[in-house]
Amino acid sequence: MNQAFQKYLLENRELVDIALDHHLPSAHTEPYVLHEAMRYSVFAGGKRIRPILAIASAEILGENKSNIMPFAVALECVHTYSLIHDDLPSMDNDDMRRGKPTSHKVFGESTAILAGDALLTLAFEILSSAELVRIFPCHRIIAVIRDLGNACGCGGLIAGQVMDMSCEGKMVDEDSVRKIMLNKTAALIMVSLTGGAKLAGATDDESAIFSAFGEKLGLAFQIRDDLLDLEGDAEKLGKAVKKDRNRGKATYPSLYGSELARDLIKSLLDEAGELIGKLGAKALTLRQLTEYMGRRVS
Ligand code: GRG
Repeated sequence: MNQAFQKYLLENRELVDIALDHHLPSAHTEPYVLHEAMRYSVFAGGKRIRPILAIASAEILGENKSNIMPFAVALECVHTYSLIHDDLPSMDNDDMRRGKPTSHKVFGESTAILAGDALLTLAFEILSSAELVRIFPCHRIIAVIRDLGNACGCGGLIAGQVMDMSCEGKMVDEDSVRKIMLNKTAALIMVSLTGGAKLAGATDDESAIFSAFGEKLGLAFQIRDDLLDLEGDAEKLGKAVKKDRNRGKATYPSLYGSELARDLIKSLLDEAGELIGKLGAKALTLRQLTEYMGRRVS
């Protein structure tokens, strides 16, 4: 990976972590166990991809990084909530996440559910806070809150999760697998990009480019995740591998095999690169992120 880009990722991860620490309730305030559980999962690691996508799209449109941090934090809260709930015994029943025991293993199932609920709710509290209203016009904030609500509800994550579970162990076609990936994964990646852009005052044409780019990137990201589950290293990934095959999950590699899955990642990322190329040289960080996401090993 290019050194300047590596530095960009590291610096932004650090800034996102500082902002998360600022926005999350202290573990020293009551109810202690809830706040401890929220912090445990958020600070268990994580690449902070979605916050970085939001920062990059906003910066491309000339926005100041610090202004976009509350939105970046909200995205990581939503993402972490989805991981906590996805790992629950009633869902994927996973023991390890981000290299650590899952929330329900440490805090018990009811606290894990509530920590996830609290993170989801906190995201919307942050987005509607006076801090953001002082920075951006209200109509932009409302548009982003609406898009995020849609992406994490029945127009995105939750729809994807329901489809994913109902397809387990069944023969599924390519269209169903694509719908699962679009909802479960691409929706949050798309809103990370369009949300950063819309807060920064994107035109409709610019938002459409970020959205189309996010769709390709999100699909490639999920197929890479499925390949890593099949062929990756549990230690690097910080979670168990080969779970999808054991559970009969509907994934692109399970339908067509690893080689075709790799070909599809490449063509999706090529298409993503072409789309973001329309924004010119200023979109360099997103072109580099595209390459990084195609090759990631964790
Ligand atoms: C709302 C219960 C519920 C679930 C929604 C998002 C989701 C569906 C489930 C989470 C598990 C999963 C396989 C999601 C797909 C997206 C994905 C590849 C998540 C992992 O994201 P990374 O690699 O994780 O960015 P880190 O730990 O780096 O943040």
